[in-house]
Amino acid sequence: MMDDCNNEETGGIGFLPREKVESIKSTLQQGRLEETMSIIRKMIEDIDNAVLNIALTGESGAGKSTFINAFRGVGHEDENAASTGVVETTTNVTSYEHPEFPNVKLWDLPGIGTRNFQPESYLKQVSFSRYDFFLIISSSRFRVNDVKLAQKIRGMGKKFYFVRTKVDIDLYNEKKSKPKTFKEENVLQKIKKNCLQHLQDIGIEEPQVYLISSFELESFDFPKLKDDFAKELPEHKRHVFFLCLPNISNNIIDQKKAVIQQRIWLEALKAGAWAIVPFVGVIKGEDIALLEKYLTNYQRIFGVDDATLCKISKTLKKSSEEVKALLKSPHLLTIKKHKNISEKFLKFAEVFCSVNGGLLAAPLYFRKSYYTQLYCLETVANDAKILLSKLCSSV
Ligand SMILES: Nc1nc2c(ncn2[C@@H]2O[C@H](COP(=O)(O)OP(=O)(O)O)[C@@H](O)[C@H]2O)c(=O)[nH]1
Ligand SMILES: [Mg+2]
Repeated sequence: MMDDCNNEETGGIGFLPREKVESIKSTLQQGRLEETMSIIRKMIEDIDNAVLNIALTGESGAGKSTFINAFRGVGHEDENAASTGVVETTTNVTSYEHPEFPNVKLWDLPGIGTRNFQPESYLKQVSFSRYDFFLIISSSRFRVNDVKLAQKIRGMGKKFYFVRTKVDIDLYNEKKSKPKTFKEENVLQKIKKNCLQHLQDIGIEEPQVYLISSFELESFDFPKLKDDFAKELPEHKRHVFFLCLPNISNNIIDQKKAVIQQRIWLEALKAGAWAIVPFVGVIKGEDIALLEKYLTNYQRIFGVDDATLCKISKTLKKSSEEVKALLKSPHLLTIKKHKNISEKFLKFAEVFCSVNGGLLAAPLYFRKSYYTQLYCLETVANDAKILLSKLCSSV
């Protein structure tokens, strides 16, 4: 578990600052509990208060609003969708909160115009300092003004990413026009080469371009883009960043699970809920009430909540009951005898301990609340993967 701060599931991206984890370890081993507690409290506070502001800029029609909706997992026809369309619908800076994590906002910035562009006054106008990073979006070639803007952003110590959207359309068109010689890989390579060349020609050294389709975020370069975002973010912001990603791949589900595991671990340490004996005890009524709260929260984060299941069941042309029958988490706490649940948790705790070894390389075990939360998390994350595979095989 300690090595989770550079966990395989997060693609080697840790979200707990390594030096902080080291100080928890050493203060704990030396019995300086007060100190341990204050480090942990501060870490949890930083994670919970983390704010993330992502700015998108690019000409009208490039696909900013569509990306904002896809990223937030909001349907284009939903109430709080960013309005999309071929007509310029965005004239001012508009912010869109993530539906589950209001601390995460995506900002739709106005296009930068074509003539007399002054990046400095533009960035001032859009209050550049509030953004963690900028996405410069284009559905064709990046323009000179995009480059001027990027250089200014870099000069101000902020990060930018060039994102080329709508590659699904390029692929479709190429396939239609050259059915015999069409090769997806070649088409993508050609687009990327073209963008890179163009950016170099207008003054960007070693440019990087991400090809995406907002209708298929799980494909093309989005997986790399989100990992690169995460690496650049300060550690305490990574937690909420992973949590707010749409549940579109097993990799993202694993990343979410890993960051929540680390959060549970911190909470368990904070609560002083460790013991020197392995998991014992029977799950009681009051435990169940608490677990329900955690379970519901995880279900929302992983899209296994009732409202999402209802939507998914329509897509799968099944009833909600049929969909729930495929899953475990909706039935997890409804098993009549709590004894059964206790047995399940106990088994899980044993396996978990044997796989992860003693935490902090010391024989430190946590009380049951720790394992039961992890068990709920594991169950919901597995359900999310089942739903994803059903959805993938239905298209
Ligand atoms: N096929 C495809 N269409 C897209 C993509 N992104 C945007 N669009 C379409 O392009 C049009 C303009 O997108 P919009 O998000 O409104 O652009 P904005 O003006 O930059 O906000 C809309 O009709 C979108 O449906 C994409 O990745 N693939
Ligand atoms: Mg728009």
